[in-house]
Amino acid sequence: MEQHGKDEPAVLDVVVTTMASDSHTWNLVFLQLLLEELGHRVTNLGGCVPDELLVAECRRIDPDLIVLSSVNGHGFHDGLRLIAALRACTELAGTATVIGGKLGIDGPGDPARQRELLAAGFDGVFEEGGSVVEFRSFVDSLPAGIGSLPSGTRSLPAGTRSLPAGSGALR
Ligand code: B12
Repeated sequence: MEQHGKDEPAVLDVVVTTMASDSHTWNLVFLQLLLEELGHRVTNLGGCVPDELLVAECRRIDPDLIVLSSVNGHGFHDGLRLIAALRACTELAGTATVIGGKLGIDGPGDPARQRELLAAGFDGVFEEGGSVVEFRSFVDSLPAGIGSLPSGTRSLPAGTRSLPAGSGALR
């Protein structure tokens, strides 16, 4: 695990990806640039990533954070399927995992949709561009190196499973 000075922000290993049905890629480029600008290391898996490949790459990389992005309208259903697969995997059961973008076809901010995604195991739900500020706060709250801890010993910092105003992150 890396050592950081008191004022030095944690450097996270982050996997940015979309899901099997979604071929949009500029959302991923945006997220990669945002996270790299914040000083984090990003592996961008690209568009239309099959479930098995996504899980296998996350197991191989053992990231501190997994960011799922979808804008084609299938994100809610794809996300429910994916989080079940990730949480069923021992090594990834405790890895911080969020989803964002345009998750349905009826616009952003459906509280029932956000609640369901959080209940299914996501640590945060960030819909549309307006959620980027909340996403940055979430990322800033994560300590580095949690991805490489043995499963069962990881725990997100107090307050990260939270619901700040305007976003779907649990508190
Ligand atoms: C370019 C584009 C395409 C290109 C994509 C090319 C490529 N290589 O990326 C092509 C032509 C392939 C395409 C295809 C389709 N598209 Co299209 N596409 C667009 C378009 C015009 C721009 C998307 C874009 O690049 N935006 C720029 C990026 C930077 O912005 P963004 O994707 O919105 O991401 C922002 C936020 O959503 C947010 N965000 C995204 N993810 C995350 C994650 C987190 C954690 C956070 C914090 C934030 C966040 O941050 C980003 C910056 O603000 C949009 C319309 C639009 N104006 O948005 C439609 C749009 C996304 N497409 C749409 C649709 C329906 C389709 C198709 C189904 C069309 C069809 N019938 O074939 C297919 C789906 C293909 C597939 N298998 O996924 C719809 C989605 C509808 C919805 N969700 O309600 C849109 C919104 C158009 C519309 N108004 O109907 N598309």
